[in-house]
Amino acid sequence: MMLKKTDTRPTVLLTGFGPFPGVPANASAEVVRRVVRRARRTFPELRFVAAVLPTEWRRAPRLVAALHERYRPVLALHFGVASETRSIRLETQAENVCRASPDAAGMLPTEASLCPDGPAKRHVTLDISALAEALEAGGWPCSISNDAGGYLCNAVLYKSLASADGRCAVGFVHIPADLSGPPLGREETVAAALTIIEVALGKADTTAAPSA
Ligand code: PCA
Repeated sequence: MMLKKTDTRPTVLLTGFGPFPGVPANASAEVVRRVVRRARRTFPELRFVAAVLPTEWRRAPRLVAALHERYRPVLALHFGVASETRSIRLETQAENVCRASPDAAGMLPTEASLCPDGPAKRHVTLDISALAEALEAGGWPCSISNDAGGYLCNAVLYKSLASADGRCAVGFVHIPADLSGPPLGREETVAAALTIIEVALGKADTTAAPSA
């Protein structure tokens, strides 16, 4: 029997979302698939795991917790669309609330909060200013938001931060629902996402350093 070699590289978890009411094709799923392909070539020293989360109250937070449990990533970066944004929107926090909006399965959240005993807010552990600076330097429109929206993106960020419990860097990026551009087409969004990964991992400094 062939023994499977264990992959000991640090893991980066990337997620997008599937469709939900009003968004029959979710651009974040395709962006994440493309980002993962590019990231595997750009950072061969890291293992990239990608998942497209169902936009469902019952399933998405549970799946995120399971992904943390299984892969113990060093970085978890989540992507979702926001129809009202025209920029790369970096979220700074998640709130312990559920907006009463139906999900992709037609279900409403069963509670008003995500976790009855949890803190009111959980804060993103990435250096948001550094990310915004890098995006601006790359010429990509970017914004910083302290309101992840109360729907599934907020829920996934909250759950991811809870699951990481400070052991792993966690971030959430909202992208425009329509990536037919300008200002942001799909390619620009993929390139911006790779920059976010690079900065989040502290790779910007590493690659800029002269090789020994
Ligand atoms: N956007 C939604 C959920 C899935 C997605 O892509 C949100 O902003 O909550």
